[in-house]
Amino acid sequence: MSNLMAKPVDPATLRADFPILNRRINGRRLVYLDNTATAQKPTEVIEAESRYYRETNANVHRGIHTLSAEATAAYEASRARVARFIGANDPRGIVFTRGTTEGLNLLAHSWGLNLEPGDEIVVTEMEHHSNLVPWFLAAEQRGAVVKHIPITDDGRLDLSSLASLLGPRTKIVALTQVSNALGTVNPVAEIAAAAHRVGALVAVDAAQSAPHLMVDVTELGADAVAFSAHKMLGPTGVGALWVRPELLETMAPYQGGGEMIREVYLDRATYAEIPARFEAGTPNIAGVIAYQAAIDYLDRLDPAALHRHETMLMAYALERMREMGGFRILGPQAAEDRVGALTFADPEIHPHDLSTILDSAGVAIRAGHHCAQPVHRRYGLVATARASFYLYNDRDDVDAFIEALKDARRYFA
Ligand code: 7TS
Repeated sequence: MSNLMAKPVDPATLRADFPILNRRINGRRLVYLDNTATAQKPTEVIEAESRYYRETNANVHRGIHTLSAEATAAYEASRARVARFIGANDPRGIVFTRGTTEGLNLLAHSWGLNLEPGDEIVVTEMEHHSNLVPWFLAAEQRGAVVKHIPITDDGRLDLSSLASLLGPRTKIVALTQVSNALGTVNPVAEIAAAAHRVGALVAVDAAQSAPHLMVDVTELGADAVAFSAHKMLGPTGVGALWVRPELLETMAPYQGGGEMIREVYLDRATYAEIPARFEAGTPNIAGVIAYQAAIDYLDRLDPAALHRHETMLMAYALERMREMGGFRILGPQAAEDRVGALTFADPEIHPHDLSTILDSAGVAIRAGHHCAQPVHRRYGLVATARASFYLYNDRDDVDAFIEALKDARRYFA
């Protein structure tokens, strides 16, 4: 999405927009490298959320009074903004959710009602649990079968298996665009084209791509795309599920309750049009409205400069870790082939110990299986450490991370 007002990414100026980066942790400057788990919020987003509560708070889609009309207008403006951000021309395809997890559950549950015994769902070996377990649940309920595209030693999808995996019984291919554990960027459009040739739908987990890449649902060839606001500078508890409107229209409600109905009798109900049919109850209104501020912020940046900046950080971190030697780095080995996450294992130090020592130096990384146990099993590991970068990180952050890794090795030597 080109933006005439785009400004180059200069972390020195960007950092000032994120108040939390002024915090000191254990007496040290905060070095926040857990962006794959959640991103920090710029002042504009924090202000948008609190401004809503100070000035506009009212429930949406129901009141005639001024506040309710204003809240509804802002909430619906956010829907249009999210649609535009992902290149969807019809905002009716956007369902607000609690996040990627809820979006994928909604899809698997509601669209999954179409599955018949013996139908096949294809996932990949690098999915986050939230793009696996909802499909297992749907498969168990409908007697369907879940198959997977395996991954190679260097953390890419092994597409040599694709032709044999896809067939007349394949009903949906559900895959992540960017792996939260490997940093791999998957060739979604190519896989989507193959899936469509056998008549299958394509669902994309964009939790890790929406923050970093310009996701365009048309370019991806996706039928459904799920993502979370909190990973892209927005508030927690908000996400979006985009479904091609013609497909969404055929889907049964996910949850029943207020606002998703047309008429209710004592023994039955008829349902609202999309997307209201999928938004039962009072939504996270403040969060949805603040999400728009996050997208506005992201959209002001030059995407090419953002990408260069993040690739520079990844390349620098990889280079300095290789200088230290001995780390096992998961996923594609070239910085250009990965986005966001740098997942690694030290042969001697448990990731939890590593994370604890780094925290004492003010450096926040994640340790564990990152909700991707199959990936870890594939590489014979139970847990790894993961540093992940975003737009406000800089080379000083990488230096602090490397120094803390050296401290950890000295400590355990
Ligand atoms: N899909 C992917 C690829 C993810 O990385 C995550 C969250 C989710 C789905 C779920 O998103 P949510 O907003 O509904 O929770 N990933 C991580 C992570 O890597 N560490 O903490 C959360």
